[in-house]
Amino acid sequence: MIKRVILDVDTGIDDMVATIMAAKSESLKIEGVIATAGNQPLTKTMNNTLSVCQQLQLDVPVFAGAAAPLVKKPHCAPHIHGEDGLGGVVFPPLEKKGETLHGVLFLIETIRANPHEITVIATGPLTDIALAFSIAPDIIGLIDSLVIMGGALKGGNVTSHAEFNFFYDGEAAQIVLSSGAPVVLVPLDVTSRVRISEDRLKRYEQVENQVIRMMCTSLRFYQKAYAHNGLEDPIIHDAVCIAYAIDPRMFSGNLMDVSVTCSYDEWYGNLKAADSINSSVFVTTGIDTARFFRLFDDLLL
Ligand SMILES: [Ca+2]
Repeated sequence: MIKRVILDVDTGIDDMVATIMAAKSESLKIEGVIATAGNQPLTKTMNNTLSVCQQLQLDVPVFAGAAAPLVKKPHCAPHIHGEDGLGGVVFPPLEKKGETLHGVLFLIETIRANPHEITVIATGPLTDIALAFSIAPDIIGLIDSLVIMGGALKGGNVTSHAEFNFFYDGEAAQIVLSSGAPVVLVPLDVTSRVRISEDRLKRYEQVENQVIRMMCTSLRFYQKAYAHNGLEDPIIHDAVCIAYAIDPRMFSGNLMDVSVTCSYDEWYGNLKAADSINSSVFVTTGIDTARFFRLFDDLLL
């Protein structure tokens, strides 16, 4: 069965990899893409999203979402994704145009018009989803599922207690996770198991394909940025959510009661989680990495 999806992204190198995967999958039909502020300010994430879709010849509408977190000041990540957010890839002139409708309204309208049909895959901060749930709480019961990259059961990648997306907008994350919506959470602990090794990157660099070449240019930058920051092989966090939407059987996990700390101290953006069979939030805790890369290679090579 083909799954109808809306992507909410802050493109971002790993968002780009996720979008490529989603576009190449015959199991997913992308209804639209919303760009939100996160890795970079909205103007850049919007341009990056449009450029990636244009490069993929992906004929889907692209919408601008939220320009800033609900409460906090924005906090971008140029040290990991580059000043342009995509590690310096040079795109052809941008011809694809964004829609005039706001991304949050697109989300609400599409879910209302297609009850229990739409899976939302959110790989940036959750500001748009929180706004949509606040404006139109009826869609919480109409969404088929909401797959989120965010949070960390242990540690973090922005502070020692918080993952980037939840740190960027902790209030939005808390609103979404406590909404009762059917959420699948893919935290840092799971995405961190999906890394692009040097051997693998070299192999992808041999592929004669414009889109794959664009991906490799970004991943090379990403690899250097990781090394520069003293980190191991780069992680394609957001692509892991696409894999969940395509083949959830490669994951393990549990229903958990979850909350996100929103106090303005060193714990801001921290994910707290405890097993609970009554929760609407399924937290993935494991992934069959070999199976992930079989899917990845099948789609891309
Ligand atoms: Ca992202």
